[in-house]
Formats: sequence, structure tokens, C-alpha cells
Amino acid sequence: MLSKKLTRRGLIATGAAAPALAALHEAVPHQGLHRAFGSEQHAAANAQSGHFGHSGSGMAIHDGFGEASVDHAANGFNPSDVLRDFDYGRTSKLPGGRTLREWTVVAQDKEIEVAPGITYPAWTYNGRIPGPTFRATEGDRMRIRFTNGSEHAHTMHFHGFHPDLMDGMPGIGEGRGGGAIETGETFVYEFDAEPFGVHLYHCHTMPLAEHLAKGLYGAMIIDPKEPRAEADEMVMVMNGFDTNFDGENEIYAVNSIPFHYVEEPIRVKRGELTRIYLVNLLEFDQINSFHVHANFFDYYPTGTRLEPADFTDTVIQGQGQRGIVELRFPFAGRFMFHAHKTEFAELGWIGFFEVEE
Ligand SMILES: [Cu+2]
Repeated sequence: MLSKKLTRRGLIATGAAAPALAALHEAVPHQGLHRAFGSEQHAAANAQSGHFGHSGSGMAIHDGFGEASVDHAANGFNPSDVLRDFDYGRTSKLPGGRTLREWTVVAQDKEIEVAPGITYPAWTYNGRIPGPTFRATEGDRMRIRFTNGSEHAHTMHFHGFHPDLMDGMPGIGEGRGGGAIETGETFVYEFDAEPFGVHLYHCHTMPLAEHLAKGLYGAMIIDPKEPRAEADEMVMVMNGFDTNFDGENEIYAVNSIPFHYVEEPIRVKRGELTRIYLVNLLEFDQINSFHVHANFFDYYPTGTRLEPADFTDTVIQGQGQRGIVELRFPFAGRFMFHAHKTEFAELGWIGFFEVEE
């Protein structure tokens, strides 16, 4: 039975979460999910009539949103592109021969359609969630020119070595142009690319949970000087959205859009080395996880060592944790990957690899 107040856990208890989102969308189109979730009668009535369930034994998580899809063009990003989009910046040589990589980042307030018909008032870096995946080689100089085009003060806080002025911490370096970057202001973050590994960046303005949950984060990859083996590479930022602002996520995903890689499976070649840069930037929940079916992978926590620390098929990450997953698919076919946290999977954190000959 549904509880009187419909919550995400209430939805899951009915075994109805994903189809419920779609059904609520049909019933209450183009409104925020917090509005849609307010129409409890629709949901309750539909649930009791069996409208959500495909089999009665639980939701068919494979179905995702069925025919419905978000408007990626309007969002300005498509998770299928984000997956293999590595931003190496504009490169030049510094005196002495080192490589300088430069990026321009603008914080923008932006409505994102996070599920079909459900928009979320996000805060973004360069209009996308996750923000650009910065990529450099150990020892490069990284220079990020950050302009705050948002109505709120923000920062960019990078994980890595850097002076305090470059730490993106409100209250630190304010007299020197750093700290909180107010609306309309620009600040240039600059530091050496170290250590090698897979890292992250995010806004560090208070209240931190809000600034993270709103979408101000991304991945940063520092390649070792001696490059890793050639591979089909991709970045997966695990995240979610609290669409009704109750301090809990209603949807979960990799690269923001729930069920996206169910609708558009990730195509890989059988036997080819596949490398996933996996980063957890989920707010509100204590852990996230990644599991791949019918396979095992080498796991390099934080990517800061060249030898894998584990050979497994499931890994758990707290917020800010990240690592490199390396695997080869021995069989052609369709293989699921998902959070091994059933609740997250049912609310969108699920996808497929389409392994081709
Ligand atoms: Cu912020």
C-alpha cells in the first residue's frame, strides 16, 4: 500500500517508480516533479489499478521511460556524448617546454529536463551536468578561467595539489581575488596537474549540499606521463536529483539522465579494453555503487596507482570517491550495469553495454 504521503520509497514499495514517473508525466506534463508528486491521487489510483506494473511482480526496470525521452538538444548535452567527451583545453607551450592547458568555464543557472517532462532548476558549469571532463597529463599547467554567470556566488574547488588561493574555498583568499566568486566576477584557477588519477571538481559554496545537488560538479582526469594502455575510454559521473527539494533524491543516474543508457546502450567491442573513469558525486545518500553483469574488472581506486587494487564486479564509493574500472567483454550481447543499490537502480541508475563483434 502507498503511504499517505507519497515518497520515493513509497513508490519503490509499490514496485512502480520508473513507470510511475512516466505516468505522472503523462498526467501532469511539464511541471516539476515536486508538483507531479503532489498529485498523490493520480499516483495512488494508478498504482492500485495496476497501471504502473507490467507484471504485478514489480516494475520492469528495463523499460525506463518507454517511448518518452528528454530533449537532449534543449538541455544542451546528451549523456551519450558526455560519456566519451574529454576536454583537453586549448594547449600551448610555456617557456621551458611544459604544456599549458586553458579552459573557460561559466556558471549558469539553467532549467534541465532531468526526466521526460520533469524539469529541474539546475546550476551548471558551462550549461551541462556533469560539467566538462577536464583532461591533462601529469605535470601540465592547468588554467581555468571561471566566470560566474549565475545569480548566486559559486567557486570551483578542484581535488589535487594547489595553493590555498586556488582551493575555491569561500573565506580563503578573498582579499586576493579568490574565495567566493560573486555574480559577474571572474577568477582564474591555475595549478599543476598532479597527482595522476581520476579526480573531481565542484563548487564549495555553503550550503554545500545545495551547491552540489544543483549540479555544480564534474570529473578531472590526470593521465600519467607514461600513458595507460590504449582503450575505449568513458567517464561516468554517478549523480541524482532531488526534484522536490525534500533532501532526498527522486532520481538517480550516470551522467544525469535516468535510464539513458537503457534507451541508448553503450556500444563497445568484444575483447577490447574498456576503461571507465567512475566518479561519485551523489548528494544526500551516503554511498553509491557500480556493478557490471557477467564480467569482472580491474579496479584502481582514485587511479593514482598503475596496479589494480581489486578484481571484482562491484565497487562502492562514498561521495568524492572515484576510481578507474578496466574490463574486456568476453561475449557479444547486451549486459546490464547498475548501482548495486536496488533503490537507486529502480529510480534510474541502470544501463546496458551493447557488446559487438
Ligand atoms: Cu555554488
